[in-house]
Amino acid sequence: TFNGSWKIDRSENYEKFMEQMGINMVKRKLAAHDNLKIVIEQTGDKFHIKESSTFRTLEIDFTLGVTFEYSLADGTELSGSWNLEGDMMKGVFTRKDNGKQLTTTRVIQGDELVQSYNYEGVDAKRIFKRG
Ligand code: MYR
Repeated sequence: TFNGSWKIDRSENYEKFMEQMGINMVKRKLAAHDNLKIVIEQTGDKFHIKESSTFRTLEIDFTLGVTFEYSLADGTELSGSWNLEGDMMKGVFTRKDNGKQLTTTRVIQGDELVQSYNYEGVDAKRIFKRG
């Protein structure tokens, strides 16, 4: 289960990923230490997410397979949906500004939540621990 409170522990290749996303250096430096925390509450196919970081606090509701809108901390708008494939959450989102796709997955590995990202050929991971 993804339910619970997750705090960022470490990231892999996130800097390169953000660069590919077109995020400038100053914002990348800040984002590298964003203290991201997500609280996930899943009820059936509905999710309620509380996201907090040094940038902002927001709450998101979505249903598996149903398209919703999500804005990144820098204002970039995405539209897409999450699906569950076995034990893995798979998200496919499209940037509204350029139509390009961002894909992401969430999986529990041991006592960690691993979120992977792909954008235009660049992969990154952010790894969370309960807390
Ligand atoms: C959620 O489930 O937490 C809300 C929806 C997330 C949508 C997609 C997440 C992509 C985040 C990419 C971050 C990249 C920053 C450059």
